[in-house]
Amino acid sequence: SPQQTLASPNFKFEEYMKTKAKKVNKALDDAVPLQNPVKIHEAMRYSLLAGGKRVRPVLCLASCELVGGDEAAAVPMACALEMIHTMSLIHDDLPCMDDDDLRRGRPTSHKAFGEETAVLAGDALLSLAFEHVAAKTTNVGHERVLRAIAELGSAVGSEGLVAGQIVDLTSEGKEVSLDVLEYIHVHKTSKLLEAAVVCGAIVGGGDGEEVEALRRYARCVGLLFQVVDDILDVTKSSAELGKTAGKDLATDKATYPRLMGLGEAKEFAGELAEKAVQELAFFDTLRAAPLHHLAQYIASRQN
Ligand code: GRG
Repeated sequence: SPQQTLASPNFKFEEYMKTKAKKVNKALDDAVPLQNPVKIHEAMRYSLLAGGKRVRPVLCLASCELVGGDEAAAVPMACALEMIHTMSLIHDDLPCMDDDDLRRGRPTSHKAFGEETAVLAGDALLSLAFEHVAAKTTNVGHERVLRAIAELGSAVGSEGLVAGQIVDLTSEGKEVSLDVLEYIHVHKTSKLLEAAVVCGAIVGGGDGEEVEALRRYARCVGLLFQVVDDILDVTKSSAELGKTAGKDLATDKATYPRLMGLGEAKEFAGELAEKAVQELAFFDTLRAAPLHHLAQYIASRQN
């Protein structure tokens, strides 16, 4: 299994994640000061700085550095990815969507600030994301910044996250095939993870071959992320309930374990992790260690 084939046993992955996340958190804090009108900036900061694993920003920084770029070149892009991810969570939690009360361990944005403010906080974060990349990226050629912005835009709009969300909403309560489930996951989850890796490589100065190898890596990691999410959903709720059947097996929500069985879903996750790692063979082993470990972390994460 990929867990047993660590690229570089000396690589301190937890330290790496912590250092990168700290860097991103500081940059996000600076990017959204608590200014007037206070209410909207408070709501933006409330969701943006509420924790979260920072997987997308870290993937972006790691990819930039793998192709030889300076970390600083990708920090605005890393922030933009987290702003977009956060706004998608705020809108996903709204009463007209998933109607959730809790997110990242605290009340959701609309619970804390009201629905109007939550919608606007999402809108403001989405707009700021693109402004931030365009205005704050330094020492990267304009052509690369433009390519990265186009990549990001297509990952988010009606061919990306929004496409996944609309298909998810319209298939609610219906029997969903494995193909439709994959479509939803690829768009809702994988597209932004793919943009994280690809945009990092673009602003980092990667050539066409490097960018495409990293795109293939990211597609595996993106789907892996969601398959693991589905597995955790089942195994966590089973553990909580002290039963063998989790809540997803009991409800009609389509998930990989529900459609293919828990064992098969775990096997599928293992295959995706292995494929992701194989795509990194194109790069120097030591330099690729962060992305190698990130794939393994996503495969074995517990939350
Ligand atoms: C993007 C314009 C635009 C609108 C939003 C609501 C919506 C359209 C899309 C839904 C996208 C969504 C909520 C996808 C789920 C993604 C996912 C796997 C979230 C969990 O991510 P983690 O585990 O969370 O990285 P943390 O909290 O660690 O950041």
